Amino acid sequence: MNNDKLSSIELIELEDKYGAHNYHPLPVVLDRGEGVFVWDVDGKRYYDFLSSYSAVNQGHCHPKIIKTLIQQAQKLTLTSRAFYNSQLGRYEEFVTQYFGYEKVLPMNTGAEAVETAIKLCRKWAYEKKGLPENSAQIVVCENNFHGRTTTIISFSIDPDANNHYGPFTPGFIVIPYNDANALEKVLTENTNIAGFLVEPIQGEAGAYVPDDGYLRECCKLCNEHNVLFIADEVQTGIARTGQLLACDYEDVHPDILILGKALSGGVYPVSAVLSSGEIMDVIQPGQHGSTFGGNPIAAAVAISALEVVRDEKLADNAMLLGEVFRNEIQKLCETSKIASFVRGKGLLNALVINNEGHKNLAWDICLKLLENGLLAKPTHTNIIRFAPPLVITEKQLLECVEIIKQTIIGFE
Ligand code: IF1
Repeated sequence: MNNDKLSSIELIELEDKYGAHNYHPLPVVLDRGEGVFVWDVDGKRYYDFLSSYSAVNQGHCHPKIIKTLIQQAQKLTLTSRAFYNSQLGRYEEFVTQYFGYEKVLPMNTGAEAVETAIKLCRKWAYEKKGLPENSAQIVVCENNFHGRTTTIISFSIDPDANNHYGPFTPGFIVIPYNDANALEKVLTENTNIAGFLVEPIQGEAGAYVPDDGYLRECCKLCNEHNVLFIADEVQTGIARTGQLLACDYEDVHPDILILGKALSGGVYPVSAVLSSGEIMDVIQPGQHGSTFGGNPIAAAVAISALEVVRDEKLADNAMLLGEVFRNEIQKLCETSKIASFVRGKGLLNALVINNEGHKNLAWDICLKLLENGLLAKPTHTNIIRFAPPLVITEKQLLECVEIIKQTIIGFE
């Protein structure tokens, strides 16, 4: 079948007819991407303000990353971990030094890396901390999003995420987010806590930024109670929030760091779990793994993707343009009845919409933004996420601010 001959309506119908209905996409069929832009099948150009949920921080089809992908794909794609490969060791040295860790365990998706971190944490708790078998508890936060596997949704509080997927994995304690006292209480009242798993900024909750000092306080409490501080930076990491890691804002060095998405620039599924050697060494041969994890393409692509972040100073750009974006949108909010307020850090931002009397307003605004050449997606019915690729220029950003302003004004 030749894709080029199908209209966007036909392509949407194909997905509708043959695909599972586990998504509700905006009605646009994308065909090509370059930097901050994507084009639909009719050749219409859009600014991408989702960045594939912060996976394409380096911009779509970054030439350096694509070159590496093609070169490695022509040479060697997959060996499994039954043998060594010529890329993995290089990558492991590079990524550990880049983030300041001793060891890395390579996986593919974010959810797999979170699962890996949970297994690592539990094993550490039994073998190093000395918890009784099967007693280990991991503390997590309300409104968390860490992925879609059965164990991860076991501690989600979103009914969409876990309804009718039980029975669930036990061993998790849910506390409020942005509440260090709640963490202190749970750590004091329980003796069998192995770890605390947290997003430095809650993505799915709509770029919900905790108070200054929260992460530092949580990390300190974990240290005092010999509990592993585990940061899920799958979405916040790799320059998105204006620092290499969102934890860098508070000089927090997690015991276990989880990365994914932009680790490959959105070119290939690459995720990673980083820790000290002392923690990582509890996993021995045969005790964890993945067919594709650490494959030569993933390893080569990830090095290039991280080099782009460093060489193009994407964290600095995200920091600077994030300020510009929130200032401009805040001005809009001051005069608007439907744009309530903007929040976020770096280029991970969300606009909260006043949708009283018009429940689908955020969705309708996104449809209009689409028409006006900008792609963004609502979350929780009244929040619109704005997260462009970090290679965006100030001129482009201001053009986008204008599109957003005009679109919102059209609904007043
Ligand atoms: C979907 C949200 C974003 C994540 C954090 C782990 C993962 C994710 C902090 C799992 C994934 C995604 C997946 C995507 C929607 C999306 C999302 F709205 F659901 F929360 F980005 F904002 N930790 N986030 O954000 O990574 O296994 O998907 O590679 O459609 O489920 P994954």
